[in-house]
Amino acid sequence: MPDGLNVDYDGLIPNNVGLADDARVRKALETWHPGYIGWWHDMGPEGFQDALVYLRTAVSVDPKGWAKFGFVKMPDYKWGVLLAPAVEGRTIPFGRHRGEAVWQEVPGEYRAMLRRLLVIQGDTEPASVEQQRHLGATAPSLYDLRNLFQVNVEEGRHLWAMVYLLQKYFGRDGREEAEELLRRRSGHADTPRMLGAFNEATPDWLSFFMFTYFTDRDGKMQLEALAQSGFDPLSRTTRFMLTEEAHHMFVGESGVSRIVERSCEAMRAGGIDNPADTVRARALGVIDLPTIQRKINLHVSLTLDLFGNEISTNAANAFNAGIKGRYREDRLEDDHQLLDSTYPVLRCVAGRIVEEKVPALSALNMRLRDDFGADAAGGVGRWNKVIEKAGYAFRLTLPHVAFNRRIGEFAAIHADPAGRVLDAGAWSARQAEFLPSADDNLYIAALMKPVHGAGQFANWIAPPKAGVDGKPGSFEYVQIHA
Ligand code: BYC
Repeated sequence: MPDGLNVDYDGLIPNNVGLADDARVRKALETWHPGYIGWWHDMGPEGFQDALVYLRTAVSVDPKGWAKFGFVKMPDYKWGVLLAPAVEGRTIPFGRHRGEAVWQEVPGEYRAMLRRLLVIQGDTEPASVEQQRHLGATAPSLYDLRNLFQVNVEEGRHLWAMVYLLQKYFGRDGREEAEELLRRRSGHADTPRMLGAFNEATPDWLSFFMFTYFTDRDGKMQLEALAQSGFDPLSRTTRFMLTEEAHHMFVGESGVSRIVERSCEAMRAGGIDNPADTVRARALGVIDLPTIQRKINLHVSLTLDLFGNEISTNAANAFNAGIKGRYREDRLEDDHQLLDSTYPVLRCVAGRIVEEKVPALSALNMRLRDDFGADAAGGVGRWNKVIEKAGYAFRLTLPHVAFNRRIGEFAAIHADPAGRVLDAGAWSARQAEFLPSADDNLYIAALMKPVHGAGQFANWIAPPKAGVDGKPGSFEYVQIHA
């Protein structure tokens, strides 16, 4: 029997939510299950479905030891429903209900708002699997191939997490939404995924690492905000999702770092003094630093769009309602209601970028976006350390928030990555300086050749510092012809 920490593995769906005693929800999830498996076969990783992959599976929600590693065929992965342990006596941490006992059921007046947030969150999870489905064909090593599949199966589990909440708390509407989550497709002209960045292609491994570093970090920020929720099942679900999410960002950060390391190492060995010498770096078969910067510019700008509009009544309403808080709300020291406070926001006024103080409640999306920027800067600093150690003066940077935006204030203007406003002519003339060009993409695509020998790595990426689960460098993480 589940004890809240350990997971019940007896039924079709591993869980610590007592599904064995909840016939209605169990039936709804079991009815949804074949459609999910069908989706995984159609839209999950292409090829490799019969390969044995060294994956971690959540077997407990005890922070001291929640996962076990072992070889699994991906379609047999145990996608379960796992909630972090309940916190006894928890009260709503913010908004107009602050201090009241948390809700175990959906409050009627906030039903539509909650459902929308769950659906948006749920939609991103299968979308990312769809975006990454072709990458297996070009993995630079078995280690990286395994990491890709780990990320994919866990995003699949995160879809289960949202579908459980929809089916348990939203009745027929929830079941319909759960079906729709399997119907939409990333990048599809008629039935696209809900948010922009999740309809973009992830054509190569540098894009994958950028996506897992930056876009998964939006996931982290949004999940942190939802983990504060007064709707306790959402808080507990997202808290456990965050445990898994950390690895996804590690894959991104270490992936980019290994590319930077290899590029610097090859340039040094090749006698290249100018780290921006794209032609000579490419002659060595590595990715030049200016191209890495352009990829950063692209992925950061796409990710910033995910935070929504600068001024948002949706965000203010969700906060007032006690449904979606701020990043680490429980560690902030203020009234947690934001009745009289203001927050500085960059806005676009008459084509210029200006800072304005606005009511803090209306600026919650921006506050989360600023927290994201601070969090994302850490890894960029560590990438720069690798470049510095190689003796090069080149530095990677995060682009300005006004750069290349499609949502919010800056969608109306053009700005360069330093935040200088450009007219349309200057923008189109200089776009290839800022964003990956067709040439950049062709060059990267040409590097993407699979490396399937145990312990071997493509020339453009350094091996990792350590193996997964303490395994040695020669470990065969994916047994392709099992
Ligand atoms: N694209 O008041 P606003 C992850 C819409 S990633 C399209 O600013 P709000 C993951 C908006 O819906 C995290 N439409 O909106 C990462 C609204 O429409 P309605 C996913 C957009 O609600 C990697 C209208 O514009 N989770 O987990 O304050 C791999 C007005 O906008 C967009 C969440 O996002 C856009 N980018 O902010 C796997 C958490 N932006 O309702 C997974 C849940 C805005 O007026 N979502 N619009 O018709 C939210 O908290 C919010 O809905 C948003 C938008 C932050 C997305």
